[in-house]
Amino acid sequence: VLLMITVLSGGVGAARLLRALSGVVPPHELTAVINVGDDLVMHGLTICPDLDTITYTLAGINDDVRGWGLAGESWRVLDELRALGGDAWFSLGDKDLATHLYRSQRLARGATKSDVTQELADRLGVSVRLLPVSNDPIATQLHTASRWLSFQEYFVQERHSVVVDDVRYDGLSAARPAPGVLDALREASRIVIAPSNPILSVAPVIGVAGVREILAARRDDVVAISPLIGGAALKGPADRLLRELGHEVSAVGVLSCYEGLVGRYIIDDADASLAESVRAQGVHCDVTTTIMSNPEHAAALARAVVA
Ligand code: FO1
Repeated sequence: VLLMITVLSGGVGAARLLRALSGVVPPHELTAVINVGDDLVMHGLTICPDLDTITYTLAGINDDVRGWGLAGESWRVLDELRALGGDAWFSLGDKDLATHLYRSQRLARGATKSDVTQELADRLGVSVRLLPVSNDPIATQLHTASRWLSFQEYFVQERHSVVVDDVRYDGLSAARPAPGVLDALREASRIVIAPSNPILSVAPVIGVAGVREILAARRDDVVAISPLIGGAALKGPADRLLRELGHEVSAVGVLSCYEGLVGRYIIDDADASLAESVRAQGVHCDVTTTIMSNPEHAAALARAVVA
């Protein structure tokens, strides 16, 4: 029997979950619907960090310590660019640049992000179906002090260490779902919300026309995994952002971002004391190790997701 699992995905946390899931179910039964709100144009190149992080991770060629980019990377082009006085705050590796050159050229010739994602996945031997949530531009923007920053200005240039008082998603309300996205959600036997940042990664996926409605209608088949462990993000600014934007900084606070959309919630052992409060909201709650730092733990989490 085909299981068909569709995973709403950000970057690193989603990539690790998808890798673990592809060890417990056949990869061709998995579809990732991937955030594009982090995408940027730099040096004239279109860069899609979440699509690339997931593609590289599933192809087994990612840098697992850094989380993003390719293993065995070199930085000769970036060093030269810096020496020329060019913008070098966003680290593009020599090998990674080939992806951005390839994508940008294909887009310039009329291909869509969906097309390019499929081509790269095919060439790198990835059989999980990878779908950008939309081929229309979506740009997550964060307001800090007195100005709006693009996602990567906030995340990389400011090292996500500035106080944020507002977030907006340019283009989201007009963005149409990419081909296959709504069908992948309607036809899946299970929909998974990856342990990704609810505000920066998942919100701009759920906000694409039609996605929220399907989750709400299929809520009993939707399982979310908390990205917080003992109230803290493993990596990245999820905990800070929740606080700064007025949410409770806990697995329960994350769940409140998905109100009415989730039937089952998986939280970490460190948050076991929150299980009753999750259940009180009418949501099933499983408590397990959610840290995917070693293959055994990742596989156990993947089994809990498909159970
Ligand atoms: N993250 C960084 O912290 N610093 C970087 O210089 C950087 C470069 C980079 C280049 C390509 C790519 O696909 C990702 C890159 N990332 C970098 C990661 C990325 O910006 C963020 O981790 C994600 O967007 C968050 O989901």
